[in-house]
Amino acid sequence: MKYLYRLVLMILALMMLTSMSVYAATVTLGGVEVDGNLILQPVSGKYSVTYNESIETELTAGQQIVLLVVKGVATTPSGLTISADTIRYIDQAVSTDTSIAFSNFVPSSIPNCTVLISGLTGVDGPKIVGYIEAVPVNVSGTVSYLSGVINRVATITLTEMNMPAYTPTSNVFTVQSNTSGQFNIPLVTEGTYRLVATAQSHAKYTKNNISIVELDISGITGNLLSGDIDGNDVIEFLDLSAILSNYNQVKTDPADVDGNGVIEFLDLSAVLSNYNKNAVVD
Ligand SMILES: [Ca+2]
Ligand SMILES: [Ca+2]
Repeated sequence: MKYLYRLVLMILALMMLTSMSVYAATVTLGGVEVDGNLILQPVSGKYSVTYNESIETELTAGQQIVLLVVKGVATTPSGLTISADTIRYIDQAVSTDTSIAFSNFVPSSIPNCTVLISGLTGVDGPKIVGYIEAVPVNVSGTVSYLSGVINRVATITLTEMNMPAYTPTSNVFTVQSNTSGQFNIPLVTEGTYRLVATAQSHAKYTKNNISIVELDISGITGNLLSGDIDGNDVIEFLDLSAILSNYNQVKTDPADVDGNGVIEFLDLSAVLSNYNKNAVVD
């Protein structure tokens, strides 16, 4: 019974520690919370880090220390995969009696990274000394809608998916395409995203799980099905009915699928060609 009591106390203490780490002063890096740790700020695209020993025996003058910049974010080195695929920078330098400095280094590419040093006396393995935030990237592509449609643009929304529960908000980016459906979204931060494209008289297009890590993404394509006049993302009787009830009329209306100002055969054809189809999700 006494043992059980101790166990419960230990679990409670652990839970308190866990919740404290959530509410302590923190920084957020690409959706990952890193308690009290340093994010290196670049100067003209170059990074520097100085580590001052935390105990007197970690460094002696002339000690060889290795710097590693590794893709990924973790609060302990064991949370990282350190391999040829993940290392973005590696260097070696000689310490003073109390500190080691690495100046003006540029990783080969810049996703969210963890910065570590290795070679401290009495420290088993590398030690985390900071983090580098991913450089935002460009996301671009082209969505297609009804061929020959006049002056139609799409609204493209990129929303971050699968955010950790403690993260208050997802990143959301919204742009308009040009009339050819081409779009470009600048300054997108690292994460996994859902893209949704909408346009008048068309069923929306959705693409899930777009992983944005460290490089620009181009060439995204998607098809918005024509003929969804009521905007419920399925082309069916209500859409057909909207065409027929406005047939041969000159008016500005979503029933004018191709945007030529008249509701006529081309609009009817746009509905019939996708009849009973649902909005595309990739
Ligand atoms: Ca519809
Ligand atoms: Ca028309």
